[in-house]
Amino acid sequence: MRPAHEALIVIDVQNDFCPGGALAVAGGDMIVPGINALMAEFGAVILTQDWHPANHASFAQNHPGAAPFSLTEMPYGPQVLWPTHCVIGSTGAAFHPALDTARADLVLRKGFRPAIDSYSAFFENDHRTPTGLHGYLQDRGIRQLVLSGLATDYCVAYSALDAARLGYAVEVRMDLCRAIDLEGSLATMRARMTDAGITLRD
Ligand code: VGL
Ligand code: ZN
Repeated sequence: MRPAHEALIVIDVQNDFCPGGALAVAGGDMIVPGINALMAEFGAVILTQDWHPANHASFAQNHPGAAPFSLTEMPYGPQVLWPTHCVIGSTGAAFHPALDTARADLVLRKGFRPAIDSYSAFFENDHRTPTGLHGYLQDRGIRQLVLSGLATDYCVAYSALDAARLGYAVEVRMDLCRAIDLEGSLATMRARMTDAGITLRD
């Protein structure tokens, strides 16, 4: 068992990010057994869930003429327009059925505000609006984080970068993550995480 100041954060292991899902990540389902096993080592386990209303601004279908995976400019900065995914209450938004969700202390939903996306588990994409996770972890005395889940180069990486910026010691279990890899995003985010002092465990 690891010390009480360490937590495992499992990012967005949901049907829509697994093969057959609306925004499928190659091999997304393959990480589930390893994550379930890793949960047993931790006294604190947090799951995040991407959770969007149907009119969400990150969906290409809500921007007439825009193609999925194209880039747009939002008031808070550049934003990839995604295929419609993880719609509130849908099967696609549910956790992968094999994920051991019973083990979670907290399920944190993010991306529920129509006008703003939230890749990170800590801040929405304006990098200012908090999700409340930092306060929760501070209240529990947690200072060290291990991250796993989907997708490496979006929600995992942005969560890891925010966590490092907030002063947590961060390790990303790259072997328990899978990437979307859009136009070199995996290499870009690997470099940004390394530069931020995050340990990448392959
Ligand atoms: C994610 C794109 C859009 C993720 C969520 O979980 O990495 N990526 N929404
Ligand atoms: Zn999303």
